[in-house]
Amino acid sequence: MLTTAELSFFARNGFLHVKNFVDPDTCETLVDHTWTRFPPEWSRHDPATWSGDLADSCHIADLKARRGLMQFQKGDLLGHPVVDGFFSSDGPGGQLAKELIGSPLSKFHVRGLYAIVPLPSSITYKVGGRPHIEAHPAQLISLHYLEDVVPGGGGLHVWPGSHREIYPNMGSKLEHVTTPEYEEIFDRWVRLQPLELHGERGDVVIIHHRLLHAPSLNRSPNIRYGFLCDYQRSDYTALIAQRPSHDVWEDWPAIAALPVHLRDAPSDYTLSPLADDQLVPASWSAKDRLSGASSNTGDPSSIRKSDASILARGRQVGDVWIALSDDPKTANDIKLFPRGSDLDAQGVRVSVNGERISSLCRFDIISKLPNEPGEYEIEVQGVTRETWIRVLRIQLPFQNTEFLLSGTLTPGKNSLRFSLS
Ligand SMILES: O=C(O)CCC(=O)C(=O)O
Repeated sequence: MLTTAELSFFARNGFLHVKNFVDPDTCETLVDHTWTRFPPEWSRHDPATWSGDLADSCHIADLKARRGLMQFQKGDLLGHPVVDGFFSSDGPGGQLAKELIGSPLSKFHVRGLYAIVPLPSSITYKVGGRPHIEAHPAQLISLHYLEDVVPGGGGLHVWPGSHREIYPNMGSKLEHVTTPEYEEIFDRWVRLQPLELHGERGDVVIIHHRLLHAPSLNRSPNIRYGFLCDYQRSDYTALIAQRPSHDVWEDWPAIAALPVHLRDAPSDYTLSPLADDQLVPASWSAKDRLSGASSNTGDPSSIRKSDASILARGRQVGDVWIALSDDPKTANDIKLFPRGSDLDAQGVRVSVNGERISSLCRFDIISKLPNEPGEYEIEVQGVTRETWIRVLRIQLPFQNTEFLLSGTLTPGKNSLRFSLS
């Protein structure tokens, strides 16, 4: 399906816009499906109803706070015949991904129905959107437009060429492991004006996993309907544990096979600097994220989501983290996702070897410990209800993260020990 020119465009720019890829019936089915997830009081033909405090799969927030973006994940999308038929690794979506990567694929990963609801121009923001690369492993991210996306109508923002600088400077080929070099690269790219990829119903925008990208605001009269899924090689779990080399295409045989002058030519785009009022907030810049983690506001679910995203991107191999929560779901969780309540406000105090630790997030108590061999004594005071404690040492893949300690705390004072070798 793909020509040498298209493969070469992807190599240079980190994305490919394939027009008219998804058939109209599939698009229509998924737009209808999106409407099963919107609030029942919303009417498809009455934009005046598109407002309120809204729950998606991630959090509860009003449209302004979520910049119009609603992410409806999993649920009845998993095993949905239209989703599996078209987008699975064996379907046309997977065929396209396979042509770009050049290897057999593992099972595709359904991200979900991503809608961007229009916001009136009276709603403005002091800062730009949130440029990022994913916190989870993937090689290709495919965003399918299910209706036309006019300019200014919520098309994906991309920073063409950023993939070639970011990929070699991450601490893992696929997991989100930052390095000082990555932080410097991130801070530099987010100061540039991104390219907005508008398009038509059935188009797919496929991006390299290390291409900096962001959702954009929708100022059109129409909802931006999208379906998002990820693809990766069948052996991607082995790649996770490896560090990238300087060769961006080391695991992409189809791109690696291109003539060097086609593969390594510079990006087609020159991005201009962003105006100061469009810059992302300093607290979102890579190195400051962890220290800014607990400063978020909004519904508790929004604060949890935002803090979780920062913590997920703050993990380093070998780091030791302590996490306390009153949500039992955390007991065996290798993620640093704050699911419980504001333990600090409830008077829970944690000290490690006599030193009080403070939480990096609002809910639960989650903090990084010094990574030095020795004996550690943890003292927890002020527990008023059943609370779960974990001490984790981050490993690659992240799902192999090691539990150095786990247990249940009881009301009152608790003392625990663990040793680090
Ligand atoms: O829906 C969009 O336009 C962007 C989604 C995105 O950036 C993401 O989830 O990684």
